[in-house]
Amino acid sequence: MEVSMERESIITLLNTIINVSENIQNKKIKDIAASNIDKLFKQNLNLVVLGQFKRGKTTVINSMLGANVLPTAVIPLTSIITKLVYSEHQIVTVKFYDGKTKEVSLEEISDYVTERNNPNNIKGVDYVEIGYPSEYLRQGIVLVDTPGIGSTFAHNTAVAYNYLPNMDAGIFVVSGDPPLSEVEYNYLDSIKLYIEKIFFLFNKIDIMTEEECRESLEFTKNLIEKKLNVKEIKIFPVSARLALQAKLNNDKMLYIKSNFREFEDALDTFIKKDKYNTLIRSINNRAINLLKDLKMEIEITINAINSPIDELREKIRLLKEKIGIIDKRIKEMQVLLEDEIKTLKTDLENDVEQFKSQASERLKAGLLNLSYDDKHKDAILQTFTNYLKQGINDECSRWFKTEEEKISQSLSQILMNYAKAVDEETNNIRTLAADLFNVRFNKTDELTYLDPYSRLWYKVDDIITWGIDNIPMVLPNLFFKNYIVKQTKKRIDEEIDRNAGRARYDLFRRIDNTKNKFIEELENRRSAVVEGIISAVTKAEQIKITSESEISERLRSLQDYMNQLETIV
Ligand SMILES: Nc1nc2c(ncn2[C@@H]2O[C@H](COP(=O)(O)OP(=O)(O)O)[C@@H](O)[C@H]2O)c(=O)[nH]1
Ligand SMILES: [Mg+2]
Repeated sequence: MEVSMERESIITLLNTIINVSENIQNKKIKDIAASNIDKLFKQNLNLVVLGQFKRGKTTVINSMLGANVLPTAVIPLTSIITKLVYSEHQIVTVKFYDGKTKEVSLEEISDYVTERNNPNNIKGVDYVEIGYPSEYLRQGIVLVDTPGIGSTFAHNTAVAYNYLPNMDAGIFVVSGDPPLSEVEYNYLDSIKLYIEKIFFLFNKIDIMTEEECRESLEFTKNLIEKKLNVKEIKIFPVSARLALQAKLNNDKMLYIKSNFREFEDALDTFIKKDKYNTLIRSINNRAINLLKDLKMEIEITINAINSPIDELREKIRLLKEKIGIIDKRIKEMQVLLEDEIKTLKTDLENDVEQFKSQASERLKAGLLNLSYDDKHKDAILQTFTNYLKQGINDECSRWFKTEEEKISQSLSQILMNYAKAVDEETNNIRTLAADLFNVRFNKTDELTYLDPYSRLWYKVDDIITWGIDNIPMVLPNLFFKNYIVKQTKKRIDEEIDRNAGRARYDLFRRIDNTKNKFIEELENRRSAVVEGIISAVTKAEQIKITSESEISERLRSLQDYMNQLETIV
């Protein structure tokens, strides 16, 4: 596959850079190259498979991999997910909340993920990770098998909110037999915000006649469109079972019959456009720039060794002086950056306050439109509780998503501008050194790019509230109703306040983390160039006062490194 090819060649390039930079003792470049390899390996594309149990989620994963990796028909009623990642050999690891891990066999998985063997997750399992030698996973894709959607609201929400923010693409599996359930229908609420990256699969078409399939698909599609409030959704009718069989037996006709191609192609296109590719491109660009810097450093050393000592010393003096001036300018830019971050935080603060008052107002106004059977206290209570839960959930998640997007965009704008300015100054240093030592240097701009994986993510684990407590059920109906209204209003304020406060705290923290990491990365990039150049010339100065034979030995090995670098691209 295209992506994985590119990944391989970038890794080869970075490994050569690591070798040569180690030889010429440029630790900074070596570290940057190593950390980029690390990035390539660590940062994955999360493909999350969602849906009610028995719809065929696990089968879909196996079909995508073209192998019977995961045991199907295991019903993990606990909320434990299974992640499939690339590994040279098959290895199954159970990861526990306390950080411990345990290697198990594939057959033992059910000891950890099923309600029967691990009731209420008493074993404290965080998730199960399966390493598997598949080409598909090798390109950095992680397939996440989620447990079947449970039957309680709390469970749904937990599953939805814990995984959805980390998802790069989602595959929602439904089928016609039995038709879309109420649980699935309600679950659609949770994925509403992510609809642009969710693929809908209508599975098990092999057990229906064409007629049944058309009807059932139409029915399901209409329901989904209604719930998501969209005109037209794309839903792929497939048979995961046939697709798997087809792949296992290399049966082209059967694969066509499974109807899996259209889905896999669409997914592939989506992935290729994804930020993951942008990451690959930016790492590629970084690697090429590191390569240029290394070459320049070697050439400078060679030229420096070949120039008269007095001239060399004068050039070194000049170089250090100019670098000093540029360093100062960068410090000034950093002060400006901190100012902009402060402004961003003030904006966020204002948005939080505005959200709090508007959301509270909206939710309280909505209380007037509630209809319920006002003779039964239980029914009244239930109606208000549901309204509160749903309302808080909707308001908060909608706002978080927009706000996060907004903050994230402003932050990347600010950081990009800063990066551009710093990179320009770094280029000035390169050009200066190239001129002084008569070396060719053609610059390529850095494809600076804000790591999407350090992007602001929200964590909303207990956004929902647990209703209205301590209700005096003995009150006469009218008083009871007034009491409930008053209590609900109070709870609305409390819950909005609590959730907004958490979001604010979280976003602040992540703004700082992202900023600090970004500055550090830029600083490393810059100092790799500066230190490389300085050490190139000072080493040349030292070599010049040794013997002829040492000088020519040194020149020979430098030429050798140069050749190594020249052959890779
Ligand atoms: N006929 C048919 N059965 C399927 C298909 N996909 C899955 N199944 C069966 O449905 C059952 C549940 O599948 P599984 O993948 O474990 O579902 P999960 O609980 O959603 O992960 C298993 O017995 C599968 O063999 C399909 O495309 N056609
Ligand atoms: Mg399953």
